[in-house]
Amino acid sequence: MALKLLISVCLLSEIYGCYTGWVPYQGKCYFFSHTTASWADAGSICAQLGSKLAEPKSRQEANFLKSHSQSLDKSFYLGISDLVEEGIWEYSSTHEPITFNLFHPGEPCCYLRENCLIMWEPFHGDWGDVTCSDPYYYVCEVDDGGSPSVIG
Ligand SMILES: [Ca+2]
Repeated sequence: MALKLLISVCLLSEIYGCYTGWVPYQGKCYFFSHTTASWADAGSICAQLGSKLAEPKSRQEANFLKSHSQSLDKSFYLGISDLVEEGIWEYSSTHEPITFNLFHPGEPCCYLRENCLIMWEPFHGDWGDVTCSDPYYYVCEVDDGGSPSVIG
């Protein structure tokens, strides 16, 4: 699956600082996956694409991702979890705690059973937590201009 992604990215040309198939927004490029993976595997696939699971740093950015996820009618993992310390939701790449959230009322739930953050389609893209080993779609991000480095 990862290889298939790499090959498809290799064949794409770069437009406006983002590869085709990557969505530009305010200095970043986002890839909304077409396949599903566990949260950990999703992070690995993003890394193989020279990117990381998306880490929205503002409510505006989070709302953009939510809106785009809604247009695709799917649930997407983000790079936020409370895996390190239960109840402390942090960005995966920096371990900084989030300063805002789009959690749906009643979320997050389930304590140690659900530790990975998702834009949940049944909640219209609001955030919820799910079991990290369950496969879902995911969003990768890379800084605009730092195009994904791919093999091939
Ligand atoms: Ca938890």
